[in-house]
This record gives sequence, C-alpha cells and structure tokens, in this order.
Amino acid sequence: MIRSAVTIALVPQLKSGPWIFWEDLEQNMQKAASLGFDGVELFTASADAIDKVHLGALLEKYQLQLAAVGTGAGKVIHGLTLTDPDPDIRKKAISFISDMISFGAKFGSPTIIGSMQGNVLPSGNREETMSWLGQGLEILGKKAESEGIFLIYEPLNRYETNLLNTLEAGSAFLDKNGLKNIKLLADLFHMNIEEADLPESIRTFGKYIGHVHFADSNRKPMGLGHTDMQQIADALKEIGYAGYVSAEAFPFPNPDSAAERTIQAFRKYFR
Ligand code: LER
Ligand code: MN
Repeated sequence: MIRSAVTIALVPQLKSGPWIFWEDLEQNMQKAASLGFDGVELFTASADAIDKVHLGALLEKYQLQLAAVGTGAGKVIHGLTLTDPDPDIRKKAISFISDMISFGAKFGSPTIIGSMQGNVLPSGNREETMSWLGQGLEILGKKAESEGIFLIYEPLNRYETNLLNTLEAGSAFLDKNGLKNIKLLADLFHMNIEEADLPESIRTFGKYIGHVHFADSNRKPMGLGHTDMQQIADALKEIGYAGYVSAEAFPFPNPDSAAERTIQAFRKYFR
C-alpha cells in the first residue's frame, strides 16, 4: 500500500528549503498524526542531533512511522559531499551518512542521499568524480544492507547537481556499477524539470523507485502547480509502488495549510 508522509526540518540553517513543517518535533508530529499522515520524514543536523529515545517515544505516542531520514545538513552545515576532491572530506561524508543510516535503521527507516552527492567541479574530471560517487554508494549501500534497510539515492535537477538528473541516468549508474540495495527517489519537482514524461519514466524505471517526494511543478504543495498528478498516481499504482509519497514542498502559504492540502491531495489520488 502506498503510504503518506510529511517532512519536518529540525535544522535552522535549512530555513527557506522545501519542507512543510519546521523545528518543533513533537508539535509537528502531533499535527501530522491528527491530519492522518502515516509517517514523517526528518531532516536533522546529524545523527547525534536527535534524542533517539525521545523520538521513539513520540513515534509510539502518535502512531507514526519514520518514513525516511534526509542528509542534506551534511552538505549545508558541514560542507560534506561524496564527490569532494579532498579524500578526507569524502571520508567524512561517508561517515556522516553511515551514522544517519544507523540512526534511521533503528526505526526501520531508509536514509536519503540528495545534495550530499555533490557535483563535478568546473576544474574536475567527470570520470573520476563518478568513480568517487560509485565508491561512496557501494560502501553505504552495504552499510544499509548490514542494518537491514535499503539506501535511497536521489537524482536532482540540473541546478542542484550535474551528476545524475533522471531516473534513467540513476538506474543506469546503479546497474553499471553493480550497486545493490540502493533505490532511487522519484522527486516529482526534480522530475518535472528533467524528465520528458513523468508517468512514462515511472513505468519504465519503476522497479528502482523506493521513495517519492510529493510536490507540484513549482515545488508548492500538490494542487498548486500544473503537474498532472492523476497520471503520475496511475503510473505509481501500475508499477505496484508500495513506499511513501512524502511531502517535500515549500510550506506555502504556511505549514499548516500546506500539510492539510497535501493530505487532501494524497487521499484524492491514492485512497
Ligand atoms: C532533497 O530531497 C531535495 O530534493 C533537494 O532538492 C533539497 O535541496
Ligand atoms: Mn527531494
């Protein structure tokens, strides 16, 4: 069954990012639960920045799942990417994500690698940079496997990365490098920029998709842009997608109404 989730960002430095709820963990989990979301997706400053016992108690109290954990803070706050030319930084990036994998796995939740994938720098060599990405993903995919969970790699649009921008490029990279235990994130906002035909890409690369970020074409909550969500929902159902559709969108016009609009859209298309 396709499940709903909503993002909660606990990192002040990420302010202005595409997250529905901000800062107050308990209050926002309570709101997510009362709106009927199945889970929450968390963005924390690091794996240590959150009290796991407290989080476990809140998940239990509000009967929510931890849908996924994001690692964007690794880049935004700590400047870490898997493709930095400095081997020490690449090592720290792997260690940061590895800790997030252990944290998420405690709650059965996969970890997302988005902006921490980095970029080929103007002075860089593409082949070498892609080999660093492959090496990092291999280590982290195995780490996730040892924790009994899969890892999520997110193709981003061209304004955020020049590594892999589409489901086609992402799946080809996983196959070419024999990367196991890694699924792709279908972020509908990035896909709106990069894919020629969203439902078609979902059908073609469906077996690779492990998570969906739910936002309209303009990254506002679903319904406030021009995405043809019915066709996308039909494609996700057709491929038998059984993961989360998680709202990663701007809190427009405010977090509460963005969350409410999101759950209404989720029900319209998936229930
Ligand atoms: C992360 O999930 C993402 O989609 C990025 O665009 C955030 O910067
Ligand atoms: Mn995303």
